[in-house]
Amino acid sequence: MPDQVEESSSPARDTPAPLADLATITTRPSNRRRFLAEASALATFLAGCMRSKPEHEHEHEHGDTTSSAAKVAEHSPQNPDSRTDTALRHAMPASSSTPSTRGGGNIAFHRFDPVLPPVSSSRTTRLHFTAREVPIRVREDTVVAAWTFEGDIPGPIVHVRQGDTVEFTLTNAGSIPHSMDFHAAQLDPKVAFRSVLPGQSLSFTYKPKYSGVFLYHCGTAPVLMHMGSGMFGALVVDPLTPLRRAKEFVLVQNEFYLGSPHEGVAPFDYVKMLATLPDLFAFNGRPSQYQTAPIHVKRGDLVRFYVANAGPTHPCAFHIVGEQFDTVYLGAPPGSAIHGVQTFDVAAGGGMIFEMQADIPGEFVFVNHAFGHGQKGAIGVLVVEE
Ligand SMILES: [Cu+2]
Repeated sequence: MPDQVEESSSPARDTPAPLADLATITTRPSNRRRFLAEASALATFLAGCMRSKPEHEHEHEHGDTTSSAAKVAEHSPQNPDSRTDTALRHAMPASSSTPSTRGGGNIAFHRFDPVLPPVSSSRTTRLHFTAREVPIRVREDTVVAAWTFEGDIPGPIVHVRQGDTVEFTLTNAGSIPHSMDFHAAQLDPKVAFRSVLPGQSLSFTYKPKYSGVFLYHCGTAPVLMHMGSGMFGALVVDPLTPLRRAKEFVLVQNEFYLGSPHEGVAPFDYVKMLATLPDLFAFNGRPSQYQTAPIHVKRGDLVRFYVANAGPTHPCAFHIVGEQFDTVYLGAPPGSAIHGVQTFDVAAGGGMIFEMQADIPGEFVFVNHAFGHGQKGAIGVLVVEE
């Protein structure tokens, strides 16, 4: 059956497109050039908007996101293009503060569990994610106005096999448009990854062609703002012949660009995202959380880290102090393996698999060895118990 897309609100324009047609569209160079040109123009346009407005006007926009979304719906009921629909037709807020992210002073901190969940025995995985704008405590002293999948940064870790069927539905419970872009999928982004208006849903189906660890993220324009505000996660695809048994962990690196807190909640700041000098970094959404509460394995374990980098901008020079990676899979495992590696960069928007044999007991710091970034929170501890 060909991969397909459905939207709950406008069935008339959602005739499923054959996969062959979608592949033709996505690989045509002229389309790619046009997309890049449009994206560049969009970024320039938005940067100009943000910089030309005094701060009090941004404050006004924050409180008006619901009505702005309503205006999008009014002028674009079919919402045809996730990369040009939202931002060009209403003023995008320069911060992530929305009505539902306010008043987060009592939100509790929780450690994000890095353990890879088991793969399902079914060859079909049904995912129904809800896009939510919520306050999240990312450090004891920091609550952020997050845009999320399923209410957390990152979104849920998904684990499937190469060639499985992924049936995905996104429901938007937020106040502005959101969308979903799976790097494990090969689909026409203008169809499958387009924006979903508040209160609406969109479904699509795909089969991951390659094994590996893949990012997923909101692709609504400007993507920088939506990814930078927390809308990302990781999907692990096992090869058909499973890799060796190991203790498996998923680490998703991201950057935090924060504005001044209001009522205890710090919004993500779009102008700071454009300047690309982050306040904080994290593995799995909380700076330094695995220093405070390390990851534990036993001597003799094979340890496998699936490292995905949500950026939105900087790479992750992944390294473990006092250890070496026996194997790094640059692409789809079990191919693309290199051996005896000290450090390897995971690009923003990329994912790689790192393996080490835990044959020495001790406390091993895993870190983004670009130390200005490790120091800001992309750091943790792996404890190898005797
Ligand atoms: Cu979004």
